[in-house]
Amino acid sequence: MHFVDEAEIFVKAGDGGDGCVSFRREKYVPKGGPDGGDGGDGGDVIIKADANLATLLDLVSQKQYFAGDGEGGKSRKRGGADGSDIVIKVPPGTIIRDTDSGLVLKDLNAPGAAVVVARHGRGGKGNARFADSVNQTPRHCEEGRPGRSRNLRLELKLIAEVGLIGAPNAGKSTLLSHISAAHPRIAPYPFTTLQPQLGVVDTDGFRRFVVADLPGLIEGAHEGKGLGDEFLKHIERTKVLVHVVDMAPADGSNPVEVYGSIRAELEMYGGKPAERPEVIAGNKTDLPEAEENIKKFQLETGINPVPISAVTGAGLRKLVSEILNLFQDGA
Ligand SMILES: Nc1nc2c(ncn2[C@@H]2O[C@H](COP(=O)(O)OP(=O)(O)O)[C@@H](O)[C@H]2O)c(=O)[nH]1
Ligand SMILES: [Mg+2]
Repeated sequence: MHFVDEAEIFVKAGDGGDGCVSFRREKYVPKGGPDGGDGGDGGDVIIKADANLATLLDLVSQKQYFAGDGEGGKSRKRGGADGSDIVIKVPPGTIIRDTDSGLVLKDLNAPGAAVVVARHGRGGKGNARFADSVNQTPRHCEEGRPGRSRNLRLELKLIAEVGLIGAPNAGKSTLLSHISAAHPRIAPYPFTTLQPQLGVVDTDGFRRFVVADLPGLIEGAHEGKGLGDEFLKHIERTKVLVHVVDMAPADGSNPVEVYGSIRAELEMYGGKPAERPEVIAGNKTDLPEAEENIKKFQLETGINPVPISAVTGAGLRKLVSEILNLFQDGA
């Protein structure tokens, strides 16, 4: 599967229903009055930001959206039913552009924000509306107006809600590729050679989130080396950190010390990231030394790491559910 943070769609609002031409037929009334009802209005096409979405993937499988048409008016002044609106859900942060004019229609930056991207056609008036003292038997009505149609281009600036941190070789990249359903294309960061790697985690369709592997945070980032402002913004926006700790380090280093030094770097970097809730992933449990190290880690830090193996996939479900729990706690 290929990740998409851009999507092109076609939308069409509902046409208005035509007005009706009809005359009342009543016993003993030689000429009934006009009683054609109005056509119903078409439905709007609405795009709404939904906090449960993190990507534009759904819009790749469906590219055309039609709101309902209004029904025609009927006799006895009955109006046609209105067509139903259609609501397209996108993640917050989606920018909507008219493809043909290139103009930005809306930046849906807040959850719940919505915009009508194609306005409905009005229903036409029935002949009952055209009766007056001069013309008591109008034989004309209005046609419904067409709903607006449009080509739209949606762009999503990805917001990584989860940041992966940890020492080099802890297993961040391996973990990211194992839990990601897709790897988004990312814009180049001009002032750095370090690229955050992004992955989209699909949690049984319940909630998607974007994870960013944040290499180099510990390699002098707080001194302004290497990382551009854009990248730093990525880190600032994360809601949860996953701190990957190698529990079977090949160089014999002490996982507790390594963990502490990464935390110290994070504190030095300052600001919000250090305050983010953190899940500790005790990685490489497929190696024999890990068990002992995890016990030691628990004893010395009082923290219970989630034991995982980024290579075999063991413990990754548990890790993802811990992350989801932190979101539910309001992170
Ligand atoms: N045995 C084992 N090796 C792992 C595991 N996770 C990562 N590695 C290995 O550790 C090395 C560093 O992994 P990588 O994902 O590149 O670490 P990063 O620097 O944190 O991105 C690679 O050789 C991986 O194959 C694991 O769960 N078990
Ligand atoms: Mg890596």
